[in-house]
Amino acid sequence: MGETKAFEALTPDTLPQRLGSLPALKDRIGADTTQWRVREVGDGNLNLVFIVDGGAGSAIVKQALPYVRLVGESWPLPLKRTFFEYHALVREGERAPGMVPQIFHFDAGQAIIVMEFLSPHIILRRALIEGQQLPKIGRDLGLFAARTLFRGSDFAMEARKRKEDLALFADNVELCDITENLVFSDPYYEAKLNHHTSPQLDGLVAELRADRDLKVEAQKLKHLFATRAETLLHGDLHTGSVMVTPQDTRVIDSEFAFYGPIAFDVGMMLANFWMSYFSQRGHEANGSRDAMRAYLLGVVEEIWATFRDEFSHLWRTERSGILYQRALFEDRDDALGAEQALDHVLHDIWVDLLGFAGVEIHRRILGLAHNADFETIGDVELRSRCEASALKFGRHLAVNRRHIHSLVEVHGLAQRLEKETVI
Ligand code: SR1
Ligand code: MG
Repeated sequence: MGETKAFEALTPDTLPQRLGSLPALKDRIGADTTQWRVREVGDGNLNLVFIVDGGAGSAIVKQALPYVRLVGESWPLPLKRTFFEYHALVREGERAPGMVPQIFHFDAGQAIIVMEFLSPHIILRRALIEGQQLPKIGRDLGLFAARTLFRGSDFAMEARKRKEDLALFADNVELCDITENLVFSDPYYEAKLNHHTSPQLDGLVAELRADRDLKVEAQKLKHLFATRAETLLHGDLHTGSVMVTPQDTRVIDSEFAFYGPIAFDVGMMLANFWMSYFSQRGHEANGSRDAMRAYLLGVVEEIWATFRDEFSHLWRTERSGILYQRALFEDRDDALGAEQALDHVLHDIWVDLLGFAGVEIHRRILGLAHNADFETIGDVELRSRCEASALKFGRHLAVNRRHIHSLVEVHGLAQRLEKETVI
C-alpha cells in the first residue's frame, strides 16, 4: 500500500515541482514547469490561492491551511473543508450549470482543488467598491440561489439521496461552528476577537448589545440555522464569493456548505448588497454614487424577483421529492393547493431571509471578519456614519422581520437611514 504523504503547504517556489506531473495541470497549462509562473493571490480569511500560468494556459490551485489564515495557528481548522468544498462545487455545477468554476483535480490529503482560472473576472465585492454596475448579476444570482437551493432539498431530491447528502455534509462541523459563533453570537457581546470602529461606534454598539429583543431574535435565527436542515447551502454566499465580468457570474468558495435553511444563503447575499449600498457614501471621492445606490437596490429587487420566479417554476416542474407531493395536489385536480403551499413556503423564506440579512450586517461591522466595503473607507468619521446606518438597518430587519411586507418598505427605510446621520 502506498504511503500517504503528510500535508505540506504549497509555496510559489515548491508548487511547480510538487504538482508538475499532474496531468490535470500540465495538459492544460503546459508541461515545462520551468516556464510556470506562480503567484499566491489569496485574499480571503482561510486559504492559499495560487494562479499558475504555464505559458499554454493558466489554472487556479487552491489549498486549505490547517488553521484560520486571518487569525493564525492559534485557531486550528481541519483540512477536510476542502472535501466539502469539492463536493458542494460538484453539486452546484449540476444544479446551476455554468455558474461555478470547472474543477480539474481534487486531492483530499493535501487539501488541494485545481480549478478553472476565471479571467478577466474580478471579485464582485471589489467591482461594487469601484462603482461598477454589472448588468447580469441580479438575474444570475437569483437563478443560482433558486436552482441550487430548490434542487438540493426535499422538494426535489429523492429521499435516500438527500439523506445521504445530509449525512455527508453533517461532518462540516468546524465551519458551521465559525458561522454559529461569528454570525449569531459574537456580535452581541464582547467576544475576544471582535472589533469595531472605535470610539465613534462605541455608544451604538453598547446599545445593540444591551438590546434584549435583538439578542433573542439573533438566537432564534441561530436556532433556525442549526436545526432547519432544509437544503444544501453554499453557506458563505457573500459578494466576496462571486467572480464577475459584465457578461459572466461565477460563485466560488463553497467550503461552508452544509444542510441548513434556504433563507440563509438568500439573506446573506442580500445583506452584502445592502452593505455595499450603505458603504457607497464612503467611496464618493471621484463623484457621486447616487446612480450606484439606485443600481444596488435594483439588484436586490432583481435577485428576489428572479429567485421567486425560478423557485416557483421549479416548484411547478421539478417537485418530485417527499414534500407537498403532486399526489395530494395536481394529481387530484388541485393545482391551486400547490400554489397556496408555494406562497407559504416563499413567505417563510422572505421572513427568515430578512433576519439572516440583519445579523450578517451586524457581524461584518461588530465581529471578527469585516468586509472591504467599509474597511476601505479611509475617513474614519465617514466610515463610522456608513456603518452606523447599516447597523440600525440590520437591527430593524432582524427584530421586525415578521412585520415587513415588501422590498419597497425595506428600501424606503434604507434610503432614510442612509441619508440621515444616525450617530
Ligand atoms: C474565521 S473565518 C471568518 C469568515 O471568513 C469566511 O469568508 C466566512 O465568511 C467566515 O465567517
Ligand atoms: Mg471564502
